[in-house]
Amino acid sequence: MAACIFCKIIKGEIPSMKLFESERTFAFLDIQPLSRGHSLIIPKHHGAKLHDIPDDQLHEILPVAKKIASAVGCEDYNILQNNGRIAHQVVDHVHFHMIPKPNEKEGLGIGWPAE
Ligand code: D5M
Repeated sequence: MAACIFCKIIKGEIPSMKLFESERTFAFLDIQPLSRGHSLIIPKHHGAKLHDIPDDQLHEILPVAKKIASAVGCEDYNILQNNGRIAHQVVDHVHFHMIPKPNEKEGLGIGWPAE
């Protein structure tokens, strides 16, 4: 969809900190992170709400979230999808947040830029 900010990110028309890309899936760092490593995993198929996305476009979302969490070195995190305005969805392209919960002892592990 031409005006969608996440579609523009997928096309490279708006810069992002890309973490993963495949035929159906794209992942990048959230611009307003709630913690270090806060990432967004999105289907490339445009749809505002979860029921607008065909099931086969969603198969990679959780595997990619797991991959990113492993790369960041965090075991504790929240996966969140705000679906609709009342549920606090702001960007109208389905997206799943992966929000690391840093372990106070070990931080986010190696492989992630220091603050
Ligand atoms: O969350 C929408 C999320 O999208 C919010 O955490 C900010 C993030 N966002 C918005 N624009 C950008 C760009 N350009 N890059 C990266 N992240 C972005 P919601 O679940 O809709 O409330």
